[in-house]
Amino acid sequence: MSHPIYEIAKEQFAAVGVETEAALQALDKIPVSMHCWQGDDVAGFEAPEKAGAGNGCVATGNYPGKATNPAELMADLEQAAAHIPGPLRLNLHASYATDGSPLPERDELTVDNFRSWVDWAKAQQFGIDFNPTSFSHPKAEDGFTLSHQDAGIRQFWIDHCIACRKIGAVIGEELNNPVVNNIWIPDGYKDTPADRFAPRERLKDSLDAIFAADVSKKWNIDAVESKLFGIGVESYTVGSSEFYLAYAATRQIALCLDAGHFHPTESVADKISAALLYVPELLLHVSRGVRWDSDHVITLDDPTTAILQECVTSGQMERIHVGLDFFDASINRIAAWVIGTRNAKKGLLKGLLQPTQALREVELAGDYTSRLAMMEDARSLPWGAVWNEYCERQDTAGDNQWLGAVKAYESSVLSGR
Ligand code: RNT
Ligand code: ZN
Repeated sequence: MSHPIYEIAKEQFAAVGVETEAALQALDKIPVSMHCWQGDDVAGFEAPEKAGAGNGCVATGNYPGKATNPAELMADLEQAAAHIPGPLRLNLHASYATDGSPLPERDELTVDNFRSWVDWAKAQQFGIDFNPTSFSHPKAEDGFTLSHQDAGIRQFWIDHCIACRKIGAVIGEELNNPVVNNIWIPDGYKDTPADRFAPRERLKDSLDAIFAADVSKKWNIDAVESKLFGIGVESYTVGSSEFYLAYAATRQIALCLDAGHFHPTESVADKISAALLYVPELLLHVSRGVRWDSDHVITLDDPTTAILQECVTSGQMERIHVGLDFFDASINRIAAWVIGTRNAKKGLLKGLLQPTQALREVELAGDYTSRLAMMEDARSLPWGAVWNEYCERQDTAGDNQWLGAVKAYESSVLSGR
């Protein structure tokens, strides 16, 4: 039996031509890829001298209770997932290799080093996504990896990326669920470079060498992620937006749009339709920059909601992979996952509940008055009732119902770490 509040909401949406049941069915088919790195401030499980922030990934805060080993991270992910309705994927970084002692160097990693994660994902019925880790490593210390002037260092990172693509293909086939494999590198200069061309040329050649390796396109979907700037890399980022848009388009691989990697006045939502005319697929790193690429937990603010809405209203959802990329070490990390991932799903639901058809009709008729009026009135339609109904049907806590359990886990488990 549906909740009476939902039944009223359903009628209100029907009055503007939106079927809430269809929206809920569609939402249930869109997985959100939850990033493992929110659970331990991007530390990973390698030797301590490599662990921790570095080269552009900076988690700030020292809230107690972070995961320090695979068992803790898996348990924490399970806690978070219990409060998130609908399908999830696990987004793994290569630095979270679990199996093998000692672990091989990054250029020699194989799927055997991720066996525990694969088994865990199977048990959770999660797909897996993957990322080479080209930072927090002695060979990335001077801030350059795939575009390094030293051919030996470039080769190390090329080999690491190839190893990761092979791991992705094996995992994808094993789970019968393709892995999105995303390359992001920190390369760039703090101050004005004397040569902007050569590092980009080297990056292009390195990427070509990585993608020349024969890896199943069916089970491993390659993506590349651009960036505007990072702390310590303020003046020049080798893998800029133009660089990767052109690269992904000419190589027909997926482009990753991280919401924090553009100037704050740019609309990332607006880039989706433009890019999808030229690249086969998109990966989103849904994040929230506060003044800069700060990786705050995503809220349902206007820019974030617009990205998620555009995924579905564009009609291109099948070519878009929704991944999350935030890391806040100043609040309970499980709550951070729950808040951010629920918000990603809420944003998608809000898109599915837009009266898109009716809006397009008035737009084509040139009736922009109606378009604005209908869009604004749609904001106050009772989408929250539809969301809570979804949670209930998924046997997941509705809004204002889940925090107690997260706090209890904090007292019973996290505070003992
Ligand atoms: C860094 C990129 C990258 C990382 C993760 C950990 O600016 O956004 O995606 O955040 O790979
Ligand atoms: Zn990112």
